[in-house]
Amino acid sequence: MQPDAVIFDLDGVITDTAHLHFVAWREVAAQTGIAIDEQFNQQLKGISRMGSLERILAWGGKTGAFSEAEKAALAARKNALYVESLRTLTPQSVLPGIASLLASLRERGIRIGLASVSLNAPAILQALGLAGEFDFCADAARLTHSKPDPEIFLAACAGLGVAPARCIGVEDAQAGIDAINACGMTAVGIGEGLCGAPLRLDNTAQLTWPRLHALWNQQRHATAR
Ligand code: B16
Ligand code: MG
Repeated sequence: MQPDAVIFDLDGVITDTAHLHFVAWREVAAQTGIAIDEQFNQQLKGISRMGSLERILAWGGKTGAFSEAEKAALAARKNALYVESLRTLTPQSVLPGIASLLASLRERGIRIGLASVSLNAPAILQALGLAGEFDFCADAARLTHSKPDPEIFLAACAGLGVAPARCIGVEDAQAGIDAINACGMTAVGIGEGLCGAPLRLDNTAQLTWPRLHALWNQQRHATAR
């Protein structure tokens, strides 16, 4: 028994762009008189660009201090800095274990999808040399609801032509795990402090096909009982 598809988050699962997001947000936040640190940045994992800006403004006690046009300008400034920093990405930036897992899934005919809320996901996959490895990438620009809403994972399942109940989703953010669970997929969490995933691993080096296969069979067995 095997899943029909595995759907991956990007930042924190395929590559680690969290630090690049942080450096860009730190600069823009500082320009508005708000200081953020790496610990605060944890709260921005898997959160959309405008959602991240709102959290930063709330953290600095500046909710409502900027007009919609000013907020759009701040987000655009952050994105320009972030896109510039993406030049540092190479195929060596793919997290450990991911390339061999993608090859194992491909060998077994398991479909591979992407569910990232980043509008920069296509450029990132290109820089990592992985653009051809995904059967379907959900388009973040078409989203009306960000994670933890299941919309992006449902869009990925629809694009792959698979039923959510026949898929595994891999995420490093709590909002992402909640989104996976909300659409009836089987969740795998990467990193500390995540709840609600039947399998949680410390890092992607542990994310192997034998582990996913064992999880799948264990879940089917549990539902059959
Ligand atoms: P962008 P994921 C998310 O990627 C990041 O975790 C989050 O920090 C970022 O704000 C969001 O993408 C939007 O990114 O500004 O490039 O559109 O984890 O969903 O792959
Ligand atoms: Mg992520």
